[in-house]
Amino acid sequence: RSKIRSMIIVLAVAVFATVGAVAVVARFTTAALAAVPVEDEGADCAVSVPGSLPSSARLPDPFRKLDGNRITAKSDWRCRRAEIKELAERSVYGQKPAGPASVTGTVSGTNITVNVTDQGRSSSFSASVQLPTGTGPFPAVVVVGGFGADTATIRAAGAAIINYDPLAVGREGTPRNNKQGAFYSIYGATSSVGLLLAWAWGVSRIIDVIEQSGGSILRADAMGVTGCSRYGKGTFVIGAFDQRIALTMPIESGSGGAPIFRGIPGETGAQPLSSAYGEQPWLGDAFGSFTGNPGALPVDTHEMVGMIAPRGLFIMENPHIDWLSARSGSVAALGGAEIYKALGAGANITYWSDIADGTHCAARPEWRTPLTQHIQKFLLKTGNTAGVFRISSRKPGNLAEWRDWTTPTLTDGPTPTSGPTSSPTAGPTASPT
Ligand code: MCU
Repeated sequence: RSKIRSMIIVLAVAVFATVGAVAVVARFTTAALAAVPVEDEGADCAVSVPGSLPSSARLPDPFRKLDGNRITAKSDWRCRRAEIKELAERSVYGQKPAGPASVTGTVSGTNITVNVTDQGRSSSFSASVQLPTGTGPFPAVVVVGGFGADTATIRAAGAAIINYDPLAVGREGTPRNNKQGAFYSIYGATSSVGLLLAWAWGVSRIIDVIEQSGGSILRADAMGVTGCSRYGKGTFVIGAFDQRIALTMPIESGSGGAPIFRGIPGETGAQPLSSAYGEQPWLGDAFGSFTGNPGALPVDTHEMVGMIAPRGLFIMENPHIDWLSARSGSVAALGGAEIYKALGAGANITYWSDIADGTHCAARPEWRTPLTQHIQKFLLKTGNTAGVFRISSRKPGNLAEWRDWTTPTLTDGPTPTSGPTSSPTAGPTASPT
């Protein structure tokens, strides 16, 4: 009998141990999953868009949900962001397709290849890679379009460069009803998706390949993106639509990029919305009905800034060229910074238009140090420099003129910000747990 009793005890202990072990494994798995960034954290949020949305000359309240209530907790931002994403897709950029059926490819120290299959169609593209000196795996900055980015400073800071040719994914110079490139080979030449979102899709597929590569050369969890002018517009959208990107750095993006749409018509010399819509199919076809009336847009770009929050964002603008609409750009950054602040991440956004030289997409001494600091903080995780607003007195935006909402104090714990929480001089943190 006592033998049976001890057997039962042994069995019970074994069962408890197994259950315990499973629970521990499950806890670690959940923690690990939560720590690994995904392209779209709010993909499971139920978003229901009402039939009609209010028009407003001022910037929409980023904290007011589609059901009319304002969010109250930081954790509410995940699904509020999903609403903003949906509205931005419907009215501005076109729909970003969810992860394709298959993505394969290769990563080497000189090249990345990408093969995508979705909806029964396939396409491929590639990007060249330049490693920094030192031993990898390295963080990487996607340079969109090959000009205007200070690649020497990026590499000197310790990040690799991925030279991304967006035109292979979404070509310029085509009419809206015959769009071309790797995105449109799959989703169709008559897709209503604009080039900027197609370019964003291409970068997401590059990150898919880097993730699959196992991270021995490049680190998928330490990705940045930058580009100037039309590729600054692209950079802004690329960063907004993929939450795996730790650092977004649009340069002189102008109309259709970071600047608030509502500000363009009243900003002297700014590229008109009809021109940003018509020059190239950068924006989605749906934007055509808003070019004469941006007040009817259910979103504006301060909320796309909010889609990037709390991740690193360094907006560079040129106030010497009216066409680039830097005043509207500063309002987007100031408005978006209210979202960063509400999330407890006010130090993760920088806006800088205080520059001496007005040449479009020039290499600028003023941006060198902040560029290095941003790479250290968000990609290498060796720095913790606070973001700054350096708004040129040539094009000062005034957020107060553009909003009739206040910034809420959101409940919940602090949003984890990038960079070490200890001293700014601390060495690299351990790999994410
Ligand atoms: C600022 O980006 C554009 C601008 O929107 C266009 O109107 C102009 O033609 O080209 C700029 C650009 O991409 O310059 C390199």
